[in-house]
Amino acid sequence: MTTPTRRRRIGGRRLAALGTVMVLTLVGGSLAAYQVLAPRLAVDGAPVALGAPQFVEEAAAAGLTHRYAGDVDYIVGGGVATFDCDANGLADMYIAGGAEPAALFRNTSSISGALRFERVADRSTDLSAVTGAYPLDIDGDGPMDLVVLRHGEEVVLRGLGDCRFERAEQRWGIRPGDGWTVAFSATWETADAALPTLAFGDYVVEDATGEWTGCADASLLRPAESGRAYDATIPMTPSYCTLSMMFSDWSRSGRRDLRVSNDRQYYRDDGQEQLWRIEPGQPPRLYGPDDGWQTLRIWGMGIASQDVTGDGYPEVYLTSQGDNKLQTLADGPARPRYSDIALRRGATAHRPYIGGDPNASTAWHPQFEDVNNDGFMDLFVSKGNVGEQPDYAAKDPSNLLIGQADGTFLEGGTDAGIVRYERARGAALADLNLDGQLDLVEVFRNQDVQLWRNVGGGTAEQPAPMGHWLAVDLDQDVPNHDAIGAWVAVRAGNHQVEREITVGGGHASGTAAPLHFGLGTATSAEVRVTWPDGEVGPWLPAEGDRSITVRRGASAVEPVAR
Ligand SMILES: [Ca+2]
Ligand SMILES: [Ca+2]
Ligand SMILES: [Ca+2]
Ligand SMILES: [Ca+2]
Repeated sequence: MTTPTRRRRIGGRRLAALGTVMVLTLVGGSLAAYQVLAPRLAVDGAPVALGAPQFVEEAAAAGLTHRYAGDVDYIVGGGVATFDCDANGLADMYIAGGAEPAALFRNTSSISGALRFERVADRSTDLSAVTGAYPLDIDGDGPMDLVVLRHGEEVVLRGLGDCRFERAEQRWGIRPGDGWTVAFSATWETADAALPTLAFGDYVVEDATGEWTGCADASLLRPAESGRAYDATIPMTPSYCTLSMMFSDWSRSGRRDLRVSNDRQYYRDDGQEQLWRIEPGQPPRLYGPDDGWQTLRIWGMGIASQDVTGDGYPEVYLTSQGDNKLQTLADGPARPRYSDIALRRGATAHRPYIGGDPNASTAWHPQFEDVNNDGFMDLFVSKGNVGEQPDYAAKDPSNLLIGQADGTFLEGGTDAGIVRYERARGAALADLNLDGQLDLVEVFRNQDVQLWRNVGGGTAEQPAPMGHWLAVDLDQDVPNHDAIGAWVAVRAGNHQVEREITVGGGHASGTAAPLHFGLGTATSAEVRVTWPDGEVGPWLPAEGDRSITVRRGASAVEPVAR
């Protein structure tokens, strides 16, 4: 590691300590939240990174009683889909159950209050063998639809509104595979495509006795000529036991390629991480050495993507066993050659940070979000032993890596109060009570789901915001009315964050919610959307601490009524 990097990291630690002092001050007297936090601007006017927010666990109190259960058939998976199924603005949840039925929960929290959920029992959603789920409005009719991944046939549910669903495989001409599916992603390949292109990733192949014999092919489903249904499934050969997939415009070319993270690669000699070039009208093509792609073999479990270096191109975080990867483009957007900056950025998260277990970690669901609203992107990584693997940590708490002003990350899991030693799997960070602070739901293998309310610098009784924020929803003409594939930039002063709207990644868990941006001390910001077809909208002013909708072509943002 170079000396300048070390110096920057020390600076980061000092700033984090400053944030911690402020949080402690707040706990003692939270009424003066903004007054205490107001002097957060450094002398030169740049925003300053804060410490971890406080999370209060309230799954049982909230009525969110559920677990992902099962034997070796459910060692992977355990996902949660977070999305609004009754159009009241509050994000509801569909949680995998493994050997037990999956469960849909309606969010009945009061705005800015304690979290509350009600189980919605329904034959269409109480499915067995569910490993995970991703929300997506496939038919563009408004209600979110749900792609349900299973150890067995996938199920595609069409949303009917009011958190009701119907089976839709036949309606949309989807012939589900019957493999062990844990990975999913979707994109609209062209602006006029009537349906999104879907990608499913399968894990190991089992023989009749249940013995694992190799890796199953992933599949690509494209809309048929008619536009109303899907064509025959395209097998993606070779596949290497996929656990996560994500369409992302890594080169900002307007084309979304498919990143694939693979676990049991030793089943094939040429096993490795993958990136498929997905050109409209062309068969999927694997990037190889001639394209600059370099072989990487990890125990791939999950994918997250975010431009953390600020050059406009997304970095890719890949979870694994041992050190996790933070990949950045080595030669710019010309070719997909990546170098790993996880060590330099303090994001390897390779062993437990508390609990004393010296063994290496097992990481699953990564998600970039700004949990303390200071304007610097943070990174959550769920952790937990596969089962009883003795070479890996048994006590392996999930990470909450807090983003620093210099681009590095510092562990904040202990400060945040989210340390648990059970085996975590899927998760979601989303604002479940619409107070502008991102809450956390975490699914565990054979343990109860945990639900944490983010109370910022305050307490359960008296939450205290740590910074201002903005939640951004997009709207354009159907079919892709949520503008999947768009990039949203938010700037306040000289500080800018840009995020891509994606469907996929994580570990078996997908969230459809407004994009969240922390603003730090800024009370307003400007928003600019690069729409999925590449058209760049104007910078539009927006007041902070609210949810807004940016409609394509509009000359002003619209506040979302609550
Ligand atoms: Ca709702
Ligand atoms: Ca729909
Ligand atoms: Ca942050
Ligand atoms: Ca919240």
